Amino acid sequence: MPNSRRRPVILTAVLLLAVAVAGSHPAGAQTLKAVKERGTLNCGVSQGLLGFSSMDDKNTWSGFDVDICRAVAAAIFGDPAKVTFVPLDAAARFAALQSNRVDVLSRNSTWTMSREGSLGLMFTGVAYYDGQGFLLRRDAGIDTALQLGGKTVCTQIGTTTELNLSDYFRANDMALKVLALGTADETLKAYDDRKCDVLTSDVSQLYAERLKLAAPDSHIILPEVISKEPLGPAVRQGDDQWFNLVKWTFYALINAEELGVKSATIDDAVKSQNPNIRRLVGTEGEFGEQLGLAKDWAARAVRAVGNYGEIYERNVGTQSKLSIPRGLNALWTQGGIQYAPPVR
Ligand SMILES: N[C@@H](CCC(=O)N[C@@H](CS)C(=O)NCC(=O)O)C(=O)O
Repeated sequence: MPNSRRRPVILTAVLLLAVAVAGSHPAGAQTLKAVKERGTLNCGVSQGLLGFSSMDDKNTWSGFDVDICRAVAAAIFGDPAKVTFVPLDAAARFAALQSNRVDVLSRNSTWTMSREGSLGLMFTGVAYYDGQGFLLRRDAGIDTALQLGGKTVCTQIGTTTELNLSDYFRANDMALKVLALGTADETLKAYDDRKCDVLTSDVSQLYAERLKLAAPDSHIILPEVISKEPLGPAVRQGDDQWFNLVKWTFYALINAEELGVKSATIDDAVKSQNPNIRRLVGTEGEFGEQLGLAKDWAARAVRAVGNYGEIYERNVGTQSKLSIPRGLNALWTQGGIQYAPPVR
């Protein structure tokens, strides 16, 4: 047999051998092992975005993105404190994931095709459905984005925001001047110093940044939402076990809300006869084991940070200073589009 004809046979044999050696361990299952050995989850967050990830004067991190990582840590270790937060600016975040500096990136990052296609990472779900908007001074007398032609707009380098901005102005035949800066603080300062007329970013971030201004009420967010910004946690490609673990921990939080399981009622949930609740909290089935975790992985996560709704309301919703309505982020049963596949 000529050499070229034998190659597929040899390849198949090598592949079969690889599968046999790997046994039941999923391909590339390195991350969970490394995290367990290290004793802490390295989680990439933003440098300080109220409601999403910010550090208080006692060096304690809190926020929506922070709680996703705490949920993962609780699922793994039974302890939401076993997280090391790594603040990252927009331009540095994906390299931090690629270079193993963080195990998961939970940093208001938009799931786009090019990020998965060219950066070697994968998004595990949509934690927050967002869209890009515009913030400007109330006394500018502008009430629609279509009046923004000729204005200078501040934005942050390394974000999806830059392309959406130029697309929107081009599509509406409006002149645009862009001032792109490196960090959120620099961007907000430029706006505050009137170096630009308008600040653009994901609407949730506009709510957060507005609270840092001296008179938040003097600034409005225009009604137009010019893009889809599905924000979610991202992991490296090539470790399916880890991808599943982060993905299902997040879905467990949504399923918990749907099933009415809360942090304060988790002990009742453990006694529940409802089969869906039993599977979620681990009194039935082997779902934790399938992720390389204990049976009660999801119960640990919910006990630590609450279900999705609790996380939302505490950090960015009605119980927070941001007070962002649930909108698209309400459950599918309540007029929103948050929907998790079942634990079954
Ligand atoms: N979702 C967009 C924008 C994300 C983003 O980085 N937005 C800025 C605008 S405020 C931000 O969060 N900065 C916080 C920081 O750099 O720490 C993306 O993934 O590119």
